[in-house]
Amino acid sequence: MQQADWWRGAVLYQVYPRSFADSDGDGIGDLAGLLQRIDHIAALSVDGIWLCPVYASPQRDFGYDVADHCAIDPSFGSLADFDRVLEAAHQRGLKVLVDLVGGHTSDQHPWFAASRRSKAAPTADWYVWADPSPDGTPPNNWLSVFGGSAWCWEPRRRQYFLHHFLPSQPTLNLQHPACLEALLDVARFWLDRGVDGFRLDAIDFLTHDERLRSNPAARPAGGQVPAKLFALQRHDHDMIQPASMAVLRRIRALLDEYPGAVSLGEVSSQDGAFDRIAAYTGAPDLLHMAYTLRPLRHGFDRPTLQALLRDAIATCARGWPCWSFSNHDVERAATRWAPHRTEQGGQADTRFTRLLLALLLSLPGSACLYQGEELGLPEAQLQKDEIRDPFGITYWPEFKGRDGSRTPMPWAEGERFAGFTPAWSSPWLPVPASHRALAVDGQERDPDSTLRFARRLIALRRAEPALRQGTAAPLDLPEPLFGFTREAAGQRVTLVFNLSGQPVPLPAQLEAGQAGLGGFGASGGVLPAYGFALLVPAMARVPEIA
Ligand code: ISL
Repeated sequence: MQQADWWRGAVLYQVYPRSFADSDGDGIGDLAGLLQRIDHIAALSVDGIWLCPVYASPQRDFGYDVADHCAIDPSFGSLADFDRVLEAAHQRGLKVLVDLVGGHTSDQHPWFAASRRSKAAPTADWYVWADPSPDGTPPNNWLSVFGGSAWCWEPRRRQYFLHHFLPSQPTLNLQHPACLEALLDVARFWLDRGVDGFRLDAIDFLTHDERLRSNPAARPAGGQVPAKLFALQRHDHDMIQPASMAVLRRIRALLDEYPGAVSLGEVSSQDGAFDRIAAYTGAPDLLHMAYTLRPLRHGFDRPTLQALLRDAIATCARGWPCWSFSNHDVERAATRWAPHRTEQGGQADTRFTRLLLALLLSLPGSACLYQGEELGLPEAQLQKDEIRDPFGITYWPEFKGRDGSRTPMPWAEGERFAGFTPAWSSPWLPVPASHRALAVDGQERDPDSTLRFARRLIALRRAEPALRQGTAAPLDLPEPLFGFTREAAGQRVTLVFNLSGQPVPLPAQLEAGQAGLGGFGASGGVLPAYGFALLVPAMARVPEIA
């Protein structure tokens, strides 16, 4: 494989640093903690790390509100700590992608502090300012993803500023040339420091209709539509605008100055998400890859998976998708998709969580594995007074926010706070009891653990070109089976998933001439409940996987 192409089919391990490992006992994960635990990531044999924001920030949105793009927040450490992490990662053959939050800053950023003070400031137009409507109300009906109007009044300018997320996250005006240059300088700063690319935050929100036209009225959804719910509105003018392509082209042109550096865009869940992935990644002067959390809007049944596979194949033909089933913004897939999920969020069924891992790691494209997914962690169920996510605080109890997927990594079953933080302080979010039993140390000891399963599977994907970069084709299988093939250089791999809680015989045509590979497979021609088989022609060389 060409070095420049390392990202095609790569697996990235997503680190949410606040919850990964705390070295200094303040209850908040940090870069030194990440350094101490980096061998856990290396042992997964992933290709790289996507590190969520560690920049100086008032932490209203836990780092996605950047106050200084080129400094590390003291709660995470220092630039020297960052360099140590980068060096340790590179020594272990791991690439490092950092978050580039290009659409907005914190209101504490000096650019915004100056911009809001005066219309004469050098950065006056680096944010999106608009005069009020004649009656004094906001200039249009745009809504914030996190609730309420997307406009906030600034008395000093007697104008509103736009914020797609929190009011303390003012939207940057990337159509202003100097503002875009400043963002590119930030990107250059990190590339010069040695990072291998960026995860680009919320790229559907990078630009907006310059005339600031209101969105059309919300779809009537069988009665009254809650006027403030972003998810139920149409978004013709506030997001997904063609002008964003020019911004992305500039970012790509910069990346191309650094051999091997890549971009991973985050695409919103709005309708057409896969078409947008194709559009954002479908040309060599645009992004390398992009992911969307859209699939999580659906259930986990056979027709949905068949549609997902069709989307995957179609998107691969036009661009390059990356798969993310769990991350810091959504309920963990082990719970969200769990069969027989209950009001309490369902129990994590080891067999089912492994099936999810197998699917994530075998769909065509690249993949993001979110910290704890390799352990099969379920969503943490938190009480109202434990919630820290402003999004959850606004919408509780209909939506409990994102903290259930952001609780600390459980490292050691028997230790206080499961070894996430030295014992004298409590972590910023609790460690759920259900996670303790799934802690890393216990899974290290168990040769049959989910962690060991994940390692074997990732190692196999690395070794097997058909799995990493091969084409995909659906398989016509009887219910409740679902499957597809992957093929590269004449080598075909067959993947079969049993979506039911009962053992199912493998169809005869699959068994003939095939063998389970690397410890995965059906025994005696039967696929166990939620089982997964990975089959190769019997003549093929079967690599030894530890
Ligand atoms: O689909 C969406 C809106 O239509 C959302 O998923 C949206 O794309 C997402 O909320 C953007 O998330 C990213 O930016 C946020 C931050 O809070 C998230 O943590 C980050 O992943 C604002 O920076």
